[in-house]
Amino acid sequence: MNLQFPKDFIWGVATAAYQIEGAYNQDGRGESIWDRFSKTHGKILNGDTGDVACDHYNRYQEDVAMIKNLGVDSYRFSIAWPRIFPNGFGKLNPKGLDFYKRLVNELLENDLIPCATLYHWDLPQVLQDKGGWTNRDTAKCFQDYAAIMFQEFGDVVPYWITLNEPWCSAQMGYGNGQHAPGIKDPKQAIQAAHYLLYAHGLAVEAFRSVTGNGQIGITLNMSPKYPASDSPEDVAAAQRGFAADVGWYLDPVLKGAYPEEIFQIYKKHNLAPEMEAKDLDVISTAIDFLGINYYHRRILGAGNPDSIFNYKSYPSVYEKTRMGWEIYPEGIYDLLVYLNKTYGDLPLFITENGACFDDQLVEGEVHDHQRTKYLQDHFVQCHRAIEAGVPLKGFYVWSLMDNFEWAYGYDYRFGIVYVDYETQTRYLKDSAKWYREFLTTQK
Ligand code: IFM
Repeated sequence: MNLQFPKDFIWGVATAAYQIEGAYNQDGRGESIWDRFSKTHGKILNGDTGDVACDHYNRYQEDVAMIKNLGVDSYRFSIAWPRIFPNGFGKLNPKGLDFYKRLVNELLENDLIPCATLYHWDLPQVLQDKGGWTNRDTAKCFQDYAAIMFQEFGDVVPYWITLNEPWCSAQMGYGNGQHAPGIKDPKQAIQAAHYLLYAHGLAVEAFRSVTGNGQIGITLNMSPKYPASDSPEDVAAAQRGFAADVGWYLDPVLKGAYPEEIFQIYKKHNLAPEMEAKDLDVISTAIDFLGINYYHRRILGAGNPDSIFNYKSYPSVYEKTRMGWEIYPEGIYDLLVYLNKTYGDLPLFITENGACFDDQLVEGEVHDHQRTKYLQDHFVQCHRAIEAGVPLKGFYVWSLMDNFEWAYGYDYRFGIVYVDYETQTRYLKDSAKWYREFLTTQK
């Protein structure tokens, strides 16, 4: 592939704490909502849990060497809040903090840029027992935890992400119950979304009060919505769909207001979140970049009496990944251009993009040509967006290695590195070898 990205473009790989660390009860780590949820019968495919995962907690040096060997610039990881504050707040666990110190040192010694996510879904269970993200106090606890992280790592970690995909935390955690804490209540989901956003804003405020040259942003999952036809009804349905699950997060952060149409629909159904006068000011505290997790698009059309938004989903047109997600690389281009036009010249990062396929390990090799092609096609579209003037600054492949894919357990593999969970041996898939080769052409 003959593409030249800007020389300062940041290439990376990404993971999240609960998905890879394991060591669930080591060194004083507290219980998280995912420990509790994954051990609840019937919640996770095959009854898998994150107890051991990739055992990264004990193998981080080997894993950092592997990241270095890929030739990337940066590693995006998340910090497990219950390792730092086993009770969510109060007494800090020095051994938990020490793990991230060792990890960050290892990255820096290998000239890898750390990019730390503060919350990738593993809320301390103690806070869930008090209502979790439906309790305003959780946002304050998050701010305190974030402030400590900025004090400890502010001078060595240049990129910070407050929350990963708050839509998933709120809608899958409290709305449809597919994720921890497994609640099915639309009202709680919308309230949780508000306090997640409020927590984000409080953390950005804390960041601004700590000295350092770092940058901070938020990562949102975004699937662009395409109308099923050119009819004004279908076009409006697609716009409504985007506003409901992407605009609901983007607009408060970047414009200081919820999308009016969606807010009115929630109000009509008695679902609008409770909030205080200054909340939206806090939520819209200026960020330095926006993180985008892009995997697929959705096609929507008008009319569905079962949806308060009155839209329905149409089947995808193109091939799908094992997740059932349509492969649509042009969607990442359309999304990037749309974001740039709508929200201005805020630097953008693809903080996740990748694909799940049914990988087979044969004699130490995984010929995952579909994943390689998926990545290549998305790189092409990102390059197109940069040429069109979009300030895209980096791209993190999801994921460095196979890991605990939430409700789908270990059977669903997203890694460019294959993990044999029996032996914890890592094998570079063909996609990883291709990525490494590609990166040599970018420097
Ligand atoms: O594995 C997840 C990740 O934790 C969040 N974004 C989507 C990925 C694939 O489902």
